[in-house]
Amino acid sequence: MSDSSIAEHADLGDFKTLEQFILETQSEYEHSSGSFSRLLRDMSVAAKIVNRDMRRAGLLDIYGQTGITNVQGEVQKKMDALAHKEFVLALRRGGECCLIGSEEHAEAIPIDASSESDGHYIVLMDPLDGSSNIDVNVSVGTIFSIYRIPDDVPPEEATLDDALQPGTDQVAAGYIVYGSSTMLVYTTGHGVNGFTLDPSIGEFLLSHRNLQTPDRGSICSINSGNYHAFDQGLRDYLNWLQEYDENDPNRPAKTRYIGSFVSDFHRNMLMGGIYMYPSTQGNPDGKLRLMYEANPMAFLIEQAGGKATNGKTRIMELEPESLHQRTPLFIGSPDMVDRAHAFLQGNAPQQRTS
Ligand code: FBP
Repeated sequence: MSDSSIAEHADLGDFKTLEQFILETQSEYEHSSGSFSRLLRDMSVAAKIVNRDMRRAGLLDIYGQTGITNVQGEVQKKMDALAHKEFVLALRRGGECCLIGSEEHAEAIPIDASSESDGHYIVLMDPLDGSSNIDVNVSVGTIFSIYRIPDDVPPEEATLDDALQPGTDQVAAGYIVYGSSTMLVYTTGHGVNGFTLDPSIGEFLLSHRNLQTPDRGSICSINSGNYHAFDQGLRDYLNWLQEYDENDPNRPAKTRYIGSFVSDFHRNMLMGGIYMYPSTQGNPDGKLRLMYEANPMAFLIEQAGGKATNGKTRIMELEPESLHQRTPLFIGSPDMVDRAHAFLQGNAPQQRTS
């Protein structure tokens, strides 16, 4: 983040709330009827509730597991269930959403007629990303992707097929990171902006305007514990990243892997870096879910000048087949994703520093 934008907002009074910012930028948005700003307001309300409980998790009975195995085959954490419930409740209450897809629910969740929803938005979400870190007080997040059903489709007739559209059809995407501070970062296709929650006034305030990721960085985020299950091309790329080169200030790269995609992505977007969850022999499709992890982050990183692929194809152009399908993911600074690609295709200029 440039010093000028920090200095620009030194005077607290100058901080815009999320709602003020949305209303100001609403004209940029095709369907600017206020319904999108209300939808994002609903998401931010749920985020504040989850944040409140997250900050006191050790004092509440929300650590541990629910004992339920979710559609991913993972034993659901209590915080996964809590976050899922809060976002579904807020979206139902708000009435701007007609269908929800969640990592914690096998089928798409229709907004029942009783909620008088005339909303035309579909929200796909990972209510709590980084589940393995919840009970150990390491930062986690929420990821969301927003689609819009055609105006001539009555909300009550919205189906999952209306959501199974390529990432390029997203109208908005974002995440909330519950870290040293809580931030909401989103895009509607007009740049990426970040808002920090000021708990003293309970408002998300604009703190990171028009985020851009550096073309290159020195951070590599990957679970190197799977190194022996990686393709040779990827191993070559990781070895190349670890080589010392006096002409290349970004090598050897630093390995930073929190195990929460949101947190690794956020850091890398700000500082420059690449996050990779590749296919492995055991997981030919990788681990991350296309519709509510890869697609929304791909939309964000592209808006911030970065790139996201599955190792072959741009993530945003993948034709989805199911709500919970997985995809290999290479995402981050453009030059680093291009270089990873070249190694994966076996035609990398190993010797030339980029
Ligand atoms: P969920 O926690 O939502 O299931 O997300 C997947 C995830 O936890 C990512 O946040 C993280 O980057 C990755 O899986 C960690 O996986 P692994 O432990 O296999 O490296």
